[in-house]
Amino acid sequence: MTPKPRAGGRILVDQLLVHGADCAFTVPGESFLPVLDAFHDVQDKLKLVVCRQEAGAANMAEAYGKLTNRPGLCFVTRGPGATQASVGVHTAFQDSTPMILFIGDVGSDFRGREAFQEVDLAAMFAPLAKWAARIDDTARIPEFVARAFQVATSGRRGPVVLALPEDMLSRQAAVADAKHYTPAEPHPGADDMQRLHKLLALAKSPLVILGGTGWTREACNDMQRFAEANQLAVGCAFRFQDLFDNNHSNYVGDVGIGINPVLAERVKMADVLLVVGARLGEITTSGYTLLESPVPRQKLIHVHPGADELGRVYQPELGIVAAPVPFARAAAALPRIDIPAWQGAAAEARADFIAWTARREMPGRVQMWDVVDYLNQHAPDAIYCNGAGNFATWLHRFHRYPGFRTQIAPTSGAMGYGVPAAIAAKLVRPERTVVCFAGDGDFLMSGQELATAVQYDAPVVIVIVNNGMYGTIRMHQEMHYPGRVVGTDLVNPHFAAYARAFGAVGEIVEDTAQFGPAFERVLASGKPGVIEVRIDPQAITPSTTLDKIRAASSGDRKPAAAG
Ligand SMILES: Cc1ncc(C[n+]2csc(CCOP(=O)(O)OP(=O)(O)O)c2C)c(N)n1
Ligand SMILES: [Mg+2]
Repeated sequence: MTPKPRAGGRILVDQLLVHGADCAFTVPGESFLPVLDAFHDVQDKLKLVVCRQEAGAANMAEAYGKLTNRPGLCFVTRGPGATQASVGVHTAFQDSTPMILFIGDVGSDFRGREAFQEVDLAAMFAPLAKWAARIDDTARIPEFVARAFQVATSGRRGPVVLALPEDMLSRQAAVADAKHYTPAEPHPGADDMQRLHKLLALAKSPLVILGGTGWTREACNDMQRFAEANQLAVGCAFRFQDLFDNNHSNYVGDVGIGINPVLAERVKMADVLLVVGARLGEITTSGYTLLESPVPRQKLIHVHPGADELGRVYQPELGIVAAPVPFARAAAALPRIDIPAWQGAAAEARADFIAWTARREMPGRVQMWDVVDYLNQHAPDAIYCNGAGNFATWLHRFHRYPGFRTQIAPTSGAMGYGVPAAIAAKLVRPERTVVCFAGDGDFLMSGQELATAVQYDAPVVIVIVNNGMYGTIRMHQEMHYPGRVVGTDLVNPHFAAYARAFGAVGEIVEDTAQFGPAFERVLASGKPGVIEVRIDPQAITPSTTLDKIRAASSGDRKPAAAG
């Protein structure tokens, strides 16, 4: 049967439904009106979330990808929209998150004239996306969209960018729909698993590190069974702390920024390092110091769904191209190693973790350890989101993530991520409590999305850790240019009043004891809420103060970057 002619915009939206989409994030543009018009007819199946800035929309789509393992969808306009959305694409790339950014593009009749808002989108996104392309032929929309879903979810996951010329979207074509995509998940071979077992059986001080994307709760449970059966110590890579229950006796800490020095030593001294899903990037390796490149001292067993990641920096003893789910299943089915040489080591490493995360006193009336402990007690299963800044350290170090999908955070270190991520989390999982940690600097990069939270009734709790500065950068200034503070002070709005102006709830906390009641009031309100926690600016990390850093600094002024 010949298919009925449809406009490009309609064909596109029909493909999204074919591939199981239920939600898309956007800031509209006149460049993709035919797509918007097609959304009009499918509002009961596909929720269109209208945001206030494209970075917010793209970050929400990215967080949706992290939360669901399905591509987060985002629609923005050319030039100004695409440039603002690019931060979300960058995060999806660094974090290996499935996402598709659709961009309304200049009509093909004007292309190349530097028409209004024209940018060569495929060129612009080439280094940012896994695949960036333009659809020129209306009849090929089903092919391109199917490939976009396929590419975003296969191998090392990541973002895809598709440019949609205006005239291509309004033209009609009689073309059939694609069928639902099927992600390709590489499985480990039986001989891979045998070699792994052999290497492990000969080990004296092995350590496991989990990270990356493509995990499921079942895969996490499988890894837990594998770790229990073999008495293995397990750490989690930077901002993938929710892949192993932090309350479990085999969990020994996060291998990220501000790593426990004792754990760093364990990673360095391990004789077999089993890394599952993590890329072994700069932050996870403490600036490429925990392992030597290209030949690590440890016998590295690197398991990753992207073949290109194996041997990229570190030559593995055994590289296994496998996605987390089939790998974890195979690992859980391996025969246990009887009376391993490393008996007791996991308990020792666990004791180090407990000591590292014990209560710390900081200057000032607000004690952040107590704030995080309150949340550990009263909202243990909440989804915790954050952007970038020193404030995140309190959460990363002291919060016990209880397991799969309780952390949504950017390994790309992008400020402004937490608020949109939290909104996406609440929209996808309305039954869960969602808490965002933000810095005063970080929050105002996406604070306007509070309007989106109010509009779509997404009652998230945003905790702003306010120290009146871009604290991370100030810390580095004190380390390298002591006493020469420049460009890092912030004069902030009254955050509670700001929140109220949006129709959200606003609270101020100036003393630890005020936090719990403020948190409960926000939850009870049923509205999005902001809790501004005013901390002593001296309390720059859980371990030190600005004054101490300045006093200890040798003033080794970093040479100014050339250019
Ligand atoms: C989008 C973006 N811009 C700039 C930076 C560089 N940067 C990293 S942390 C930071 C300061 C964060 O300040 P704030 O949110 O107040 O957190 P604090 O460090 O004070 O706790 C900056 C500017 C970044 N990581 N991301
Ligand atoms: Mg700050």
